[in-house]
Amino acid sequence: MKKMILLTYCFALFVACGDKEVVTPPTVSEPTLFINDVTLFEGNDRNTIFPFKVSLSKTTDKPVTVQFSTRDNTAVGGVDFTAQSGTLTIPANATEGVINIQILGDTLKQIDKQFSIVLSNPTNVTISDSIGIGTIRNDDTFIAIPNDGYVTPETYAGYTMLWNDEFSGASLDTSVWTREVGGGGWGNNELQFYTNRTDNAYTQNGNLIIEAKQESFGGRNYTSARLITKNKREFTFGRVDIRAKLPKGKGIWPALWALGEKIDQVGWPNCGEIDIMEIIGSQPNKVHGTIHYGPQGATSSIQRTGTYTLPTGDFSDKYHVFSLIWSADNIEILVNDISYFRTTRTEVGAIYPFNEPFFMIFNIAVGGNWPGAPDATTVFPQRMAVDYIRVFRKL
Ligand SMILES: [Ca+2]
Ligand SMILES: [Ca+2]
Repeated sequence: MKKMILLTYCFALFVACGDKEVVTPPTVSEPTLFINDVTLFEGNDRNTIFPFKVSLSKTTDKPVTVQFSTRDNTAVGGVDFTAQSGTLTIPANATEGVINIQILGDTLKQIDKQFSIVLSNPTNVTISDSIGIGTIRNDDTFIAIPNDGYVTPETYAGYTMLWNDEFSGASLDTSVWTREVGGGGWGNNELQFYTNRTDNAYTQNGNLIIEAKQESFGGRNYTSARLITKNKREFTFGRVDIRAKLPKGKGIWPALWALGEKIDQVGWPNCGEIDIMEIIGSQPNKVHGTIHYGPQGATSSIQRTGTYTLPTGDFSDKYHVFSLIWSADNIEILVNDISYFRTTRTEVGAIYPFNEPFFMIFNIAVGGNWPGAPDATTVFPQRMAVDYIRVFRKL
């Protein structure tokens, strides 16, 4: 038995030695090549680059080339990063090269996602590690918005669509909307600075998102956005439906409203104002529909108003549809097709600016005379999501 084991051992040794003699090692002078992994935060735009370092074990007097291509994993090319393939060349006597992959950042909270770079077909080098893993780390808190809530039809008997924005584009449609820029309170002692930045107003998943943030900017402590359709989309009479999910919290003041286009000629309040939706965030279940008109001073108006309080929940829980039904000498404001404010020219009186063209304004104000300032209970950022605005004209 012992003899057998010894024989087997010798035989194995012989085979091993024989193998070693037969196999010619790969060109001993060739360096080996490996690729690093990259783990970085995603960023919120297209400015994040993942640099995959490709390194040689030693220098060589020949240029080294290797082909590479990206491979989807939980991160998908065209969605999370720009898919790429090509040839990397490391010049003679250099020891590394870099493959830069563009990350398609967004502001949506997602899991950390991975993709790979795969190396192949090397020349003048042997690959020792052919796969670099890219890990895109989440840097967002924004959660995709469930689409539940009230919905209105896309057509009405007796009406035709005059204009609409479903916010399904990759960015805000600037042929419809202008970002108004500035601070100063707009006569209400508001605390925000309205920026033209795409992180204060952007489209996402078929929604317009207006985002109010707590940050120092433009000499103020909050930023937000105020979008207007002035000189781009104006209308007189018809039906307006705006489907939106609203922000809340002390000091938060979202509004979906309209001003008379004559504001530059006659001033406010003479131009007229129709507030289809206003809430103050400390009472997030109570919507206000209001008209303002003149003549009054620069900071006050005559107003007529109605309110509607949701029986359960608040306007931040899910979508609601805020509507205006407007005809000559008549204004009616609704929420979820419930009419809660109606007025007529007879009630308003002789000075009646509401038979003229108006333009739309969407904004979130922070602070101001009506809501007061935010306090420790106010959570930032706050967002208003608008699924659509549809303006119908009567046939
Ligand atoms: Ca991000
Ligand atoms: Ca939409």
